[in-house]
Order: sequence, then C-alpha cells, then structure tokens
Amino acid sequence: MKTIFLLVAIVAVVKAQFDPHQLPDRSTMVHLFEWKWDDIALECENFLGPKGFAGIQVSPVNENVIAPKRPWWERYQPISFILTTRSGNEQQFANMVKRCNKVGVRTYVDVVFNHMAAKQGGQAVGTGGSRAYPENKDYPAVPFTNADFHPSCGIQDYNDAYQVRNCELVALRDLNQTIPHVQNKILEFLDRLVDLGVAGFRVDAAKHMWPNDLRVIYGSLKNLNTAHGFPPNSKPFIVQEVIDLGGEGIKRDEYVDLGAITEFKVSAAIGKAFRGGDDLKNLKNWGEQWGFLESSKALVFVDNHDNQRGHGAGGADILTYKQSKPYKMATAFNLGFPFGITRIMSSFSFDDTDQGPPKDSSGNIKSPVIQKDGSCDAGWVCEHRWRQIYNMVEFQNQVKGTEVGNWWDNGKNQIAFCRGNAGFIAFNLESFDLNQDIQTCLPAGTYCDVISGDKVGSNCSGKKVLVGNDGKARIIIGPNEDDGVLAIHKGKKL
Ligand code: AAO
Repeated sequence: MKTIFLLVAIVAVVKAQFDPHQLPDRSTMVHLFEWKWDDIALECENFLGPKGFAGIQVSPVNENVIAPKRPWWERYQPISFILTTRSGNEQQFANMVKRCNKVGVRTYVDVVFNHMAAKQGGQAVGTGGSRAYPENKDYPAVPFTNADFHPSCGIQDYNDAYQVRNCELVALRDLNQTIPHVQNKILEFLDRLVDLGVAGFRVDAAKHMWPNDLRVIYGSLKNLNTAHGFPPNSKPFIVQEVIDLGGEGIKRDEYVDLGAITEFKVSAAIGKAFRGGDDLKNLKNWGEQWGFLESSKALVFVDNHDNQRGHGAGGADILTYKQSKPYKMATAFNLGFPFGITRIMSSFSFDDTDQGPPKDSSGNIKSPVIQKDGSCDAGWVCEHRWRQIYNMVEFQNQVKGTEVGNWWDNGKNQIAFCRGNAGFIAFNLESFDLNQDIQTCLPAGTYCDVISGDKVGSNCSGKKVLVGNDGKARIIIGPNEDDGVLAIHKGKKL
C-alpha cells in the first residue's frame, strides 16, 4: 500500500512538469522575442489577456555579455544570474510577471545554464555592469571558476553524445552540472524566478546537458508561488530544447520523462506541407503517426527564434513571417488541429541573421509602435497581432477539449475538418477554387469567418458562412485570396 502511494506521488510530481498551468479556457503561448518587460506588461493588459492568450515565453532574463553590434544572440551568453538585460531589470521583470498573471497570462522564461559566455575579443562586460574573464572561465558575479567547467573541446560530431554534452557548443564555456556548487547556483536562479511568479522554463540547450543532472536540478525546484494564483504543490512547467530530427547520438526519449520537449519535427513537417512539399490530405493523422512525441509532451511551433533565421534545425522547409500566406495557413493548422502544447512566434524583422532587435543609437531596445489598425511598426513584426493568427488563438480556446470530426479532403491539397460541434476549418493550397458543400458540424445559423474578417457588432467584416439544418455549408476559398484558410466557431455566430 505504502509503495503504491509512493509511486502515485512520484508519478504525480513528474507529470506536473508537463503542465503549463494555463487557465482552463486558454491554450497557447507566444514568444515575445527580445521584447522589454515594461512593453510586455502593457501587451498582457491591452492585448494578450483580452484576446485569450495563455502565456508568454520571454527572452533570457539574466545578465549577458554585451557583444559588438548587439546581435540578438548575445543573450545566450550569460555573465551572471543577475536579472538585468536590455529587456529590463529585476523590478521591471517582477512587475511584468505580476501584471501578466493578473490578466491570466503565464510567464515562461528561456533559461540558459548549459554554459557561460564565450571568449570575447576583449574584456567581457555584462548588461548589468559585471565583468567576467571567459578566457580563464572566471565569472566572479556568480561566482563560477575554472573548476566549475568541463575541459575545453569542440563539438565535432553530433553522433558522439559525450562530446555534445561535455564539449563547448559554439565555443561557449561549458558548465559541469554534476558539480553541487553549479547545481546550487542554477537552482538559486530558477527558484528566484519561481518566487517572482513565473509558471515555468524553456531550458536552452538541454540536449547539451546530462539527463541525470537535469533530473537532480528539476527535482529540487521550488513549487510555484501560490500568491500568483498557482494551486499548492504545483511544479514549474519545463520544456527542454532538444533538437532531434533523427539520426544523431542523442534522442529526445532520454529527456521525455523529465519534461516536455521542443518538437522540431513538427516545425519541419508543417513547413514542408504548407510549402507544397507534401499533400495536405496527409495531415489527417497529424501526430504520433508522423513520428512526433505524444501530444502532452510536445511543444509545437511553426518556427522559432533560431530556425526562422537559419540557426538550429529545420533548414529550408521552415516557414516564417516572410512567407506570410503559407505561414498563416501553417499557424492556423497548428492551432486548429488538436496536437501538442502550442507556441506562436512573435518576431522583429531582419535581413541578416545576426541582427538584433530595433535599437536606438545607445543600443537600447526600442519599444514596438502599435498602429491604429492594431498591427506593429518600428521594426516589430508582431505575428501575434495578425488577425488571422490571434483569431485562431480564440478558435483554439473555443474548441478546446473537442476531437477532430468529419475530415474532408479532395485527395490532395484541399482539406477541412470539424472540432466537435464547436468549430470548423478549411484550407485550400490548390491553384484552383475550393467550392464545396461540406459538413461543418455546427448548429444551423450564420457564422463569421474569423480569417477573412471579424465579427463587428452583429455583422461580419469578412465572409459569412451559412450553415443549414443538416450542418452543411457552402465553403469557398479562391486560390488567389489573401488567405488560404476559412474558420468558423460557436463564439462568432451572427
Ligand atoms: C554566437 C556566434 C558563434 C560564436 C558564439 C560564441 O554565432 O559563431 O562561436 O557566439 O562567441 C545562439 C546563436 C548562436 C550564438 C549563440 C551564443 O544561435 O549563433 O553563437 O547564441 O551567442 C545547436 C544546439 C541548440 C542551439 C542551436 C542554435 O543543439 O541548443 O545549435 N539552440 C540554442 C538557442 C540558440 C543559442 C544557443 C542554444 C546557445 O536556441 O539561440 O545560440 O545558447 C544540428 C543539431 C542541433 C544543433 C544544430 C545547429 O541540427 O542537431 O542540436 O543545434 O545542428 O548546430 C539538419 C539536421 C539537424 C541539424 C541541422 C543543422 O536540419 O537534421 O539535426 O541540420 O545542421
């Protein structure tokens, strides 16, 4: 009996690391890449909360090296665990988390603790003013010294798990997480964030650390802060960045009992499909049959901050804001089909892959400018403010908990399906019209297509879809329309 109880307790604790602790009627997080904390707090209150977003992933919060020309990737080179970056300081971060939690938006922090900053040309100075001496593996503001690191070597061969985990990823000084002092410093950092009210972590470069060390660290984490509305005994959500497209020495399965995994196979496959490299009809069994992890353990996204600019994995198949029509279609499918823990990317525009966020002449990040129509300006793309995307966030919330029903396809690149009796969505990637009577599963009535427009008062600024008593409707999507998707749901009936 005792053993059974213990087993149940352990399973409960481990399982909890997969729970993103989102409000029951919400479903997706958005990565506000390189946004400042004050701007995010406002965005939570003005937009994300009201539009039903479940959470935000934020860029690394701890002090990083100041690199020449201020590339975005300097934030992946820690100098200390002081919470001061170009996004703001600890007090601003704390304020943001509090205000976002208040409007039902959870915070997930991108945490970097596989390594510390690489050797710089000159002295390494951090965004909090701390100095470090990476050539000697000396980071006094933590402090970490040479003894806390693995001996230097490069990663030559991704088939060699030892190299991947004990050598230096792109010359970044590789911490040894087996050392208790290193574990303690990492834990202090993560627990501090838990105290401030975050809901969980994206663990950067998890693949480059030993699963057993991560097990110790995750297992010692504090429970989430009940003052921020988390139930007692809630464990932080953990999603581990493990790139496994197959064929390497390290498998995602080695990490899957520890927390969720970034499922890069989804990013690659969805990009390929909506670029026309795979028939959409094959998406019918989207999920584990495609070789993806099980739904509750997979973080799924169309693109991330790396692969949208050719870093990380996925290659030429990845869709980004730069291919806006297929990108919106892929995002609509990712949010419309019930698979995985979903994340949306929100970018700044870039031409070269090192380019950092919009900045002033002193290197400070500029705030996004929100235009009259709600879209962003001043170098910020804000995919999350595109109607076709935020309306799919609402769609996903409206159909939460329902299954796919009445799958329809034309044998190639026109598909449609119901989500219970709550929503219906159709896609056309052919070079000819979709013009069909299709079963929508919705109660009879007139619905507003939330892709081509929006419900305004009792009217619809986009296509109106008339659902008959038999649940069928005439669905029309031309090949040259702005969007190749149509979506209706119970929340936007006229
Ligand atoms: C910068 C400079 C470097 C310089 C360094 C130190 O660019 O030239 O040496 O500073 O001064 C980011 C940037 C880096 C930047 C770094 C530090 O991306 O350019 O370096 O900050 O400032 C691997 C890791 C994965 C990592 C990814 C970028 O496994 O963890 O590379 N992502 C995270 C972050 C990322 C960050 C770091 C880690 C470091 O998201 O933003 O780096 O904190 C294979 C492996 C993957 C491997 C890729 C790329 O992928 O499987 O594990 O990712 O290679 O090396 C096909 C295969 C696929 C393969 C892929 C790429 O798709 O199927 O498996 O090809 O070849």
